[in-house]
Amino acid sequence: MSTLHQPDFTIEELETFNSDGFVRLGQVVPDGDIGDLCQRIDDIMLGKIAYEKMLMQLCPSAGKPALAVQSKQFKEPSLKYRKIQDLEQDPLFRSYIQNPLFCDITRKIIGDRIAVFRSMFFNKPAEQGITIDWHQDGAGGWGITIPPKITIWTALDRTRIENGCLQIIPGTHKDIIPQQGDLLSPEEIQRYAPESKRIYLEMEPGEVVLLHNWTLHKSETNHTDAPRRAFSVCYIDSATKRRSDGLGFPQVFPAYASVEQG
Ligand SMILES: O=C(O)CCC(=O)C(=O)O
Repeated sequence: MSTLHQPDFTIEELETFNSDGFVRLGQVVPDGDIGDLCQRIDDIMLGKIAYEKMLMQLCPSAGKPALAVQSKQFKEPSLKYRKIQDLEQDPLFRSYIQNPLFCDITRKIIGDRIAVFRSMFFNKPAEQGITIDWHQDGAGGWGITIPPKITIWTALDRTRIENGCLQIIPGTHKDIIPQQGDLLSPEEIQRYAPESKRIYLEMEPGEVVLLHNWTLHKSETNHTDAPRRAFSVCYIDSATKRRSDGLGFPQVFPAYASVEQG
């Protein structure tokens, strides 16, 4: 096991976040805790643990288009899910989301009262997955009242170029690039994400990267015989509301409160 990050987010790390739009934080919890999260997400995918309102989507590459739609419904027992959201409902994932280091990071960048816009499992099943093209998370506004700033992305498995590791372009977090939505056009990709500027974030299981939401990122498909699983959490100011209905988001700091409670 590598040395774990201390619960404090340092001034140097904050400066790196501000200048580069990302910080590699290393490992935050012991290997065993990551193993427990992997087991838990597999149990959720297989339906051994069930939640009523979790957004789920089978990977389009699994070849079952009817189940590859995002909806708050279990699809079928399968390890070929692409996305499972609303994981703050699960006590094990919630405890990880509420890690003291993440509390310190969000306090220093956003403030004391923090919610999650989404807490999301991202999977590229073995020999499968889809390409997620260059984008800025929330550049198109996401229909919320305060622009999101922070995503904390944890590799649950070893990530390498061949299994679709995260790719980023440092320093692209200062402005919104796409004319519309989150995705870049082919011309914008040529201009802002040339190969020479790309960093391939190859990571070990349990390794964490802090991303500014607008840092350009993408990932390719998985060409190995093992899944590439990751957990991505977007932390927001808990005063943030959805423009469509004025509802808030599940609060995680200083204490958990679901939308219903809160
Ligand atoms: O996990 C991935 O491959 C992509 C993650 C991503 O796009 C995100 O966290 O917004």
